[in-house]
Amino acid sequence: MSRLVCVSNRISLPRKSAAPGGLAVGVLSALKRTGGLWFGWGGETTDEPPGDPDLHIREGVTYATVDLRKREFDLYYNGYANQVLWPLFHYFLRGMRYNVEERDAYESVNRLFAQKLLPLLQPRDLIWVHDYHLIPLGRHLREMGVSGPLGFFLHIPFPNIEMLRVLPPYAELLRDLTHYDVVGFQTENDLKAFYSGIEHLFGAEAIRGDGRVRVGDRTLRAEVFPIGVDVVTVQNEAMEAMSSDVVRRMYDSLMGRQLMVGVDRLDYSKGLVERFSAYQHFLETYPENVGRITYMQIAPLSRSDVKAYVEIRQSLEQAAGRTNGRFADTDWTPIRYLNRNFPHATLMGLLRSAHVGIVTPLRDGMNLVAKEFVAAQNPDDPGVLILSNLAGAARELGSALLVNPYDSRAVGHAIQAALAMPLPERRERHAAMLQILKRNDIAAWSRRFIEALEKAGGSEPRVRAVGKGS
Ligand code: ADQ
Repeated sequence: MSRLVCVSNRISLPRKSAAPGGLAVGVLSALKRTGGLWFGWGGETTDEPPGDPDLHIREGVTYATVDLRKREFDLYYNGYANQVLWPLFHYFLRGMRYNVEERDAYESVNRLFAQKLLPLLQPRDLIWVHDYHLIPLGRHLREMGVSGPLGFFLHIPFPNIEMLRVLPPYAELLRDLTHYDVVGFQTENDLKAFYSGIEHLFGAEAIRGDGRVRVGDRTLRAEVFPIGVDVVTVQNEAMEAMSSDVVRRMYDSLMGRQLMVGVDRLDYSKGLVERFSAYQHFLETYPENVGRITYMQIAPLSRSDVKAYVEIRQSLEQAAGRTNGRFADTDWTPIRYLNRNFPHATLMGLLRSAHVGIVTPLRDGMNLVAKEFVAAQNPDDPGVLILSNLAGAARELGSALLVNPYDSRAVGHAIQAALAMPLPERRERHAAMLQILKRNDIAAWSRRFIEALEKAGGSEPRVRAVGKGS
């Protein structure tokens, strides 16, 4: 059997506290199932040229971490990945800027990743590259002689060509994707957007009847692989966490009030400012709820070195302060706003305690919290999910209360509808969503991707020659 090699920008080593994120959840679950190697940046920056990767083996998974030079990391990660590609791919042109120095650093970190990964590769490896930080990695590996199956999965949305064209090297980005054998997206929309780019650059004839893409002598399979959650684990974690100290204390502190919960990395794409404003509309429009509902927003800090993230943090502190200042009473705070991480199980218990889960990103590749919320509920008395129709998860979770996250009034009305929803309707909506989550759980997601990658590989040795790269 081939070995699975996952590559991502950041690795989260077990027991080291790493920022939570959907990508880490997905990669780890794939590797724990199959064993294999996870290669990526270990979280340290240095002033010296990076040495050989550090290797750690835990529960059948080998973790190989590289260091990056501080300046290069800033330009590649805080700069190109998170101030060019992230805003552009999420359709936030206002947050995007471009400079060649950052683009060069992006290129050289990708080359470095390929150079450091190459000596660790074995002939029959299946290589699965994750996310927008590493789009050129496939090309570098090919140039260094890797000929076997190379897959790429994009965790975030892919922009339509009219948006992508804003990026000066958009053609290189599209060409880089053609070096993979399998390119995976979260939704049909993302796949169609990718085809729009391929058609623009290579002509409609590059897209074959079966959906494959043919460019030069390469054929790639582009497909939709919506990421899922580990439903059984989430259910068990949530049930067990209900008797934990943290969840019990939180529950007791509600004093019988209804609870609405939001859990998001602190990121402008998650629509938190708009959500706070929707909650304020809700309290204004339905004053009978004042003092009777608590909204808990958990938002761990992320990418704090990027200016837009400092700004969004300030805006949220102000918005929460405004609403609390205006509506709070001596024994009630309308918004509990927490910038911290929790163990995953505790988080699932908090989700299960909620009458309403609110997930209203302005744009999101998938959004695992929406799926975790559904999986964590008690099926006999489930909470209601309010979900942005601009999140990838809305394609599967059509039984949620779907909202446009920019329409604060409509979101306010949805909160009221969720709180008032009768039990039979809550059960019916929840059962429909749970069924979909079980069918396409996280194991099915990684299995489908790996199968596609296996099919893409022939019987020839996977590493043709070990080169040094340029
Ligand atoms: P993210 O933008 O990080 O992921 P999301 O899909 O919601 O967003 O995943 C976040 C994960 O981190 C969830 O599993 C959640 O439980 C966990 N988490 C969040 N806050 C936490 C906290 N305070 N403590 C502990 N854990 C916390 C990216 C894309 C998404 C895509 C995923 C997976 O942006 O669109 O769904 O990758 O592909």
